Amino acid sequence: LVEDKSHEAEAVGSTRSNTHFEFINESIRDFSDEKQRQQFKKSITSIKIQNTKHIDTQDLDSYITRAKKAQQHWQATAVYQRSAALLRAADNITTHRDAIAGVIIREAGKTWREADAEVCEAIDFLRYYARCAIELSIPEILNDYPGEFNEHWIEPRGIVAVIAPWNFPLAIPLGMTVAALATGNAVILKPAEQTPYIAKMLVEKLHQSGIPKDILHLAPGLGETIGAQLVSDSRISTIAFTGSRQVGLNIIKTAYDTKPDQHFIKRVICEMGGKNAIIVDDSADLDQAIVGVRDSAFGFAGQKCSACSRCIVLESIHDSFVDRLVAATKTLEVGDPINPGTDIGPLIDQEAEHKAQCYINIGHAEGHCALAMSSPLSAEPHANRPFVGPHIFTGIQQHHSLANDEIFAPVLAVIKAKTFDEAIHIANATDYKLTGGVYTRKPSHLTKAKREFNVGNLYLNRNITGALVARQPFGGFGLSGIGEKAGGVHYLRQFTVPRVCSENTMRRG
Ligand code: TXE
Repeated sequence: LVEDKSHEAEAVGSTRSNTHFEFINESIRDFSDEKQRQQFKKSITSIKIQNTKHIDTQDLDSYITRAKKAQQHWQATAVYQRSAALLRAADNITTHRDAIAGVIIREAGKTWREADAEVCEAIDFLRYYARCAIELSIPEILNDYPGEFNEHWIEPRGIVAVIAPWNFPLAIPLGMTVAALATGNAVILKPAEQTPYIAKMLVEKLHQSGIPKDILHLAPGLGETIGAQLVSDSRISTIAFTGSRQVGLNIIKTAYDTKPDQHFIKRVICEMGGKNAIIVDDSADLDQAIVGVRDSAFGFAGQKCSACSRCIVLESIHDSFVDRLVAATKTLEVGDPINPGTDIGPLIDQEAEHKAQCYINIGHAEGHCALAMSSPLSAEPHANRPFVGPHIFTGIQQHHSLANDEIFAPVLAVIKAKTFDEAIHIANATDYKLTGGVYTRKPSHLTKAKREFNVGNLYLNRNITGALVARQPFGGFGLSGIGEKAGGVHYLRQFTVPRVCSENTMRRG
């Protein structure tokens, strides 16, 4: 199945060397060098996003049938060969890094730096999961009990449905897909309707690197038809979903409604939204805090599940903090992401703009609008996508919609707290438990935050990020999701079944 033998030695070697995992993430470019900018601009200007045809229900049925047939062979393929294919894909994507970043810019409207960072994250997922798969494949032998030989190992679950969002159109589908492939599963990948082309490129790179065509199928189509059929098919053993809370909860309900012809219970891994708070207290380094809040709230126009959408500020510094935050936000450039100087590109589509405008109107009613940056009239519509500039609302209280609903746009609610204890209480007052941040210089506040600020990923005096593969695995709980954190070694275990064999060695001939 896997002809190309290159990288096999590297794959096996990666487990022997306990070298620190070198992250591509460290090499994200800031494009300050003029030559780099020109070279990058040239490579992305020529990119055209081709239309990706939706499949129909018969296509999907045939993909699942073929995946089922091929999966046993893939499972029987030596794990170092599977890992070597992933390492080849990492090299392939590294070679075409600019072109792939260019597609993300054009198809999802990300800025240069965000697109480049996402490609780096994708490469890290490939290399790290290739290594984890080999480590996980080593059976654990417990035979220090006289007369017993106990062996623990894992096997793949079968066929995995990967249902992906548009906001990390490469890294998130790739992370879910590669974790499933590395552990011997077959995958049907259903990309978001808004970003099918980058998913097509991703599948092509994996096929070129040795992943058999029948082991990985791309299933572009509508969520409510192709997505729903995929979730309910009784041959699908596992569903890895990233997207909205509402869709995620529906998928869980459907998946656990076990059908008569289904011979196992499905597993669902969900990564959903967030309503993430950053607390700033009166001891904080305000220079750092203001940049941290601004970049987390307005990066990629707030379209990240990890984005800060609530900033909880102690009342003693509230007014000066807001003034400085407004001033710092005004320096951001809203515009066409094709241009290197753009800090904030468009929203993903008209529906997202309508939702954002509704909440901006609500913000005017619930609080005071401290900043309403207009969208750039000059920028020609980016792939006819709408622009919404950063908005900051103060006077927002815990019971307001702006303090509870996920907006997924550049709309920040600033909430005043009398004490740090009250700030923690407000931060915890949502069902979302994804990311949170604290800027403080007080050791007692750092300790209290670690113990009481209930989120999956907590950032103390550092910028909120998504997954930093292997270093900061990423994922939430509560109604932000269920399952292990992406980018961590335990994530792959979810795509396997654990086996144990215990032998009475006294009976050996
Ligand atoms: O999500 P959707 P979108 C969240 C965030 C945001 C919301 C919108 O809350 O507000 O999702 O993003 C498929 N059966 N995050 O529109 O609509 C759909 O085709 C099966 C957070 O992407 O949930 C797409 O492929 N599948 C998240 C995928 O589900 C269905 C990142 C996601 O679509 C389906 C992105 C159905 N009935 C969005 N309906 C994060 N944590 O990073 C839709 N789909």
